[in-house]
Amino acid sequence: MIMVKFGVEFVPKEAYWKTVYYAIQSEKRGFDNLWITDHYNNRNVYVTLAATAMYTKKIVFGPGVTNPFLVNPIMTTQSLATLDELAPGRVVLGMGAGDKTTLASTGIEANKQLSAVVDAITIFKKMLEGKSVNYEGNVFKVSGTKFNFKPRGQIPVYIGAQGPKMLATAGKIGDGVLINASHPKDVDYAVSQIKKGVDEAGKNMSDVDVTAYTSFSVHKKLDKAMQAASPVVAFIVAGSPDIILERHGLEMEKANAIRAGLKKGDFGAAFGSVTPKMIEAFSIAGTPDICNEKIARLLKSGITQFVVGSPIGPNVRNSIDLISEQVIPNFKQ
Ligand code: F42
Repeated sequence: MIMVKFGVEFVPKEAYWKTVYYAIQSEKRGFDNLWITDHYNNRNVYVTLAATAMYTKKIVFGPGVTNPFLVNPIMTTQSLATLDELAPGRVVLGMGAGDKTTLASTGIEANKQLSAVVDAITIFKKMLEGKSVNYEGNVFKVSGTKFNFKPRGQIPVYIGAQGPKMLATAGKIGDGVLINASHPKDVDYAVSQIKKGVDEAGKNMSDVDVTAYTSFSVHKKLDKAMQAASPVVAFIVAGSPDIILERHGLEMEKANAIRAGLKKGDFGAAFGSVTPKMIEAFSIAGTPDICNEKIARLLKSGITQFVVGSPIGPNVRNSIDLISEQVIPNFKQ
């Protein structure tokens, strides 16, 4: 029997207690990992995670993902070290380059993203050793930086990565990689890049928790699952470079209609232009049987954690129950 960890991603866009409620339910229903996204325009990720820590017992959790531009790496390290006191051994860091669109509206300049991610992770690991840190990276420099408390120890680092260099870097320095993709073509490509970094570092693929961070939608009725996936897929299509759309043979005319619709705020036109082929490329959507088949295919790509991400389904609560009853048992002993 193949074993894979199941993770769930929540976007903290609603009042904190709702996300915490979903987190409690996810833990009860057999999920291993919980990821909370980090964007300035949603609820704060660390307040949400702190509340989650207090109400859960075993689920492993962390920001999925934060970035070194919105939050200084020292603050990230401080937040994670403190969370690790609240929930010893249950905390992981998810770090990435940061979402370009939301960062652009903060006025923060996000240059040299690859270097910034490497610097942030280096500072993170060094500060968790509890010693005084001197480090001169391409983007971040720290000198004589030390906590007045002793962190519990190292915390696993996952890197959210899409580009070839970030994927290879994630393989090289990460304990895990969060691949933002749902289709085997994209996941296979990502795994091949991760392997380059793993080889370069002299590690084994089994040293890295290769995670498919998917857009997921499950419902007993196929059309309901597809309908719930459409808005999320519209945003993915709009934000994807043409080269990715071409990789999946998607209709550029429809993709441009989605982009124009979203730009104008005409969501009806945008979501209405999403085609079944786009849903196929950018999400795992369908009945539990269909989802099971697609997860099984991603396992063949070499993933070791499967994350159900936004929208999860037409009704989050019901979909978590459905996943717990009709999906997870197929992949666990
Ligand atoms: N972003 C968020 O802001 N919040 C989230 O909650 C979030 C979750 C998330 C989960 C999984 C995941 O995979 C990604 C997630 N993201 C989230 C998005 C993430 O933050 C990134 O935006 C996304 O992964 C895209 O970044 P990327 O990994 O493709 O890296 C970009 C920067 C890129 O262009 N990479 C290139 C590559 O080949 O990988 C390398 C670019 C490069 O080499 N840059 C040089 C350098 O030194 O950095 C020079 C650049 C210069 O400016 O000079």
